[in-house]
Amino acid sequence: MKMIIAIVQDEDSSRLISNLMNEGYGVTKLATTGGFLKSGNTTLLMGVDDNRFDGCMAIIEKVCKSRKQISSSPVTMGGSAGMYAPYPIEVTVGGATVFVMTVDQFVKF
Ligand code: 2BA
Repeated sequence: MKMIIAIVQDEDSSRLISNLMNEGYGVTKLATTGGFLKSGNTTLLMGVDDNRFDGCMAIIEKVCKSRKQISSSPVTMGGSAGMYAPYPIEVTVGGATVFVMTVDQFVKF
């Protein structure tokens, strides 16, 4: 069994969960925040049997789109004077950031 941890954009999360549930995958949704953009994203936890792993990854890849986002990033001006001026930066977010771990034990009480 594998534990898939997928960080996805909020815009994709409902459709992704629906697709996964329709195919019989178990999903836990966490409301999370990206460290760089400091905006909301969604983290999904999925415990998946090895023989269903590829199917789950295929759904994630199909549903999650990459998008460009403009973010304001602070830049320091005046050194130790501590003045800040925001400037726009464009970043490409997603489709999905996926971590896969082998599960040693899976128990339901
Ligand atoms: P954020 O940390 O808010 O990052 C959003 C996007 O900003 C990233 O998209 C990337 O394109 C860009 N970015 C992140 N750090 C950057 C930096 N130091 N300099 C320039 N651009 C940077 P993704 O790579 O698709 O990541 C989407 C979200 O996935 C991230 O949101 C974060 O919540 C998570 N994530 C990505 N890599 C991770 C990792 N190695 N460990 C844990 N979470 C990760």
